[in-house]
Amino acid sequence: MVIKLYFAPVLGPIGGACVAALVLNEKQVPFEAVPVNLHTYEHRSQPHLSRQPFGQVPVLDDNGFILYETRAICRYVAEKYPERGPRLLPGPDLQERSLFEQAASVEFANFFAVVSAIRMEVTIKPHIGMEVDQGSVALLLGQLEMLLDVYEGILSKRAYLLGNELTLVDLFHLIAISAMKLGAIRELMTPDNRPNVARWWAALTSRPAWVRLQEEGIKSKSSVTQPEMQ
Ligand SMILES: N[C@@H](CCC(=O)N[C@@H](CS)C(=O)NCC(=O)O)C(=O)O
Repeated sequence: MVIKLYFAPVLGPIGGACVAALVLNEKQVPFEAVPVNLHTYEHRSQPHLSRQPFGQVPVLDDNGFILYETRAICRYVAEKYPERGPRLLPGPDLQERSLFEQAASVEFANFFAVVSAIRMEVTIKPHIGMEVDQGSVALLLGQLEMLLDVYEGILSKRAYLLGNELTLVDLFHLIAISAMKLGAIRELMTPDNRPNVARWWAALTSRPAWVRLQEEGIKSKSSVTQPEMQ
């Protein structure tokens, strides 16, 4: 049975589900895209809660093996299909794997946390009628600048965060795509102020599979297509 990927089409091609679909596409793994309607609270219905007890998407169903959390799904797919597409994982030795874990923790605990908090302040709070805390915004943007300065140093020596090959750690940054479209964040990663971060981000967001997902949304893929550009 083909892998199923549960996602929320009503929100458009954003965040986690899109990155899970990206990794399936990059690894040339056929899958069935199963929409979950957030407007009708399908994500809070018993069938979905039995797959994802927190009532969220994405969820992967691999022939009855159920897995949720975007980053866990991506790791599962990359490990299950090492021979397809770009490797996306660290080499086998302990130090390489530990450096991968280190960078993955930075993405989740530092990068994702700060850009999500910025989005909460500048987009979500006004949307729900709450006052924006400008002090918090300034503080968070300062934290992001410090982080991006470290990334700039790393990326001045190599193409991607862990070396000259793309890994899941790079792709995990796309989970925050909604936040990354905010002007206040875009301004911190221009070719003038952080050229290597800008180049890295352009490389990630111009991957053909990502561009397609952003334009067309998440679609079932019944067969393996030609390899993606690496
Ligand atoms: N950490 C989770 C977050 C998933 C998440 O926030 N999903 C959103 C859609 S992008 C969702 O299901 N929202 C519905 C809800 O939380 O009620 C992951 O990466 O899979």
